Amino acid sequence: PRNEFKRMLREKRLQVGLFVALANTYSMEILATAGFDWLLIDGEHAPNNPATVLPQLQAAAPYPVQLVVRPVNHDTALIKQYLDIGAQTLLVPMVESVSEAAALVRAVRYPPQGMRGVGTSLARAARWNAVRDYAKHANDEICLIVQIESRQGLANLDAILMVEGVDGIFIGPADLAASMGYLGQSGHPEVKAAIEDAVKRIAATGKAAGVFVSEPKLARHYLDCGASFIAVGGDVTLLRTAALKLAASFRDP
Ligand code: 3PY
Repeated sequence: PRNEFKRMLREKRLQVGLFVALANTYSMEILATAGFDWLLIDGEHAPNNPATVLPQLQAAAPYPVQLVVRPVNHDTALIKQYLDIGAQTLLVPMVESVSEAAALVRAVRYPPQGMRGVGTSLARAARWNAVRDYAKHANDEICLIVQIESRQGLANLDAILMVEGVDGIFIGPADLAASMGYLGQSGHPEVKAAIEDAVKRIAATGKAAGVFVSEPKLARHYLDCGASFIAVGGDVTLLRTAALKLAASFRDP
């Protein structure tokens, strides 16, 4: 069971993604065929938990799209549940220190490299084929991305980049802007400069750099700075924008 997303990140092949917050299998299936390389099932800012993430992973499984799960926090027990239902790639929010990053690496790995508990659940039994095969490959195939989205996280970026087992770093502009005193202004020049600097530092170490960026020109800029995976929007905004536009176009034809 190879993790294609991990391989793409390692090879720095551009991965264009979408945040999925609707917590719904029907829209997940529609989005799985929309042409994105990866979809983030958001358990941080959306009404998701292992019981709602599981059917979304199942809904998208037949399609050639990579699924990334974002847990609400760093809880080892919750991370274990997401891995056990078959999540291969986790993007963990608000990582600010080496000790937090190292703890996350341990949480996603079986002993002796980590402390992930061993269960005989779905990930091992079904989607990853043979149980023995899963146990043998899981430590190598699970992909861990940590999210840096605060002043503190940026201050510790170079040290976090040295943590073995972190596959990539994703910058969250909205939280970063808030942390820098610019709530709601992720396009503020100081925030953009901080993101650009972070992306360059990440890329210089050979790790994958990612960022949430919904403007094509700015995305091009971050890619030129060395980013290789981007999230370009979210399902809630897409639906709302299209609905507002459609309704308005018939009110005032
Ligand atoms: C942020 O911008 O803070 C994110 O987490 C990604 O949207």
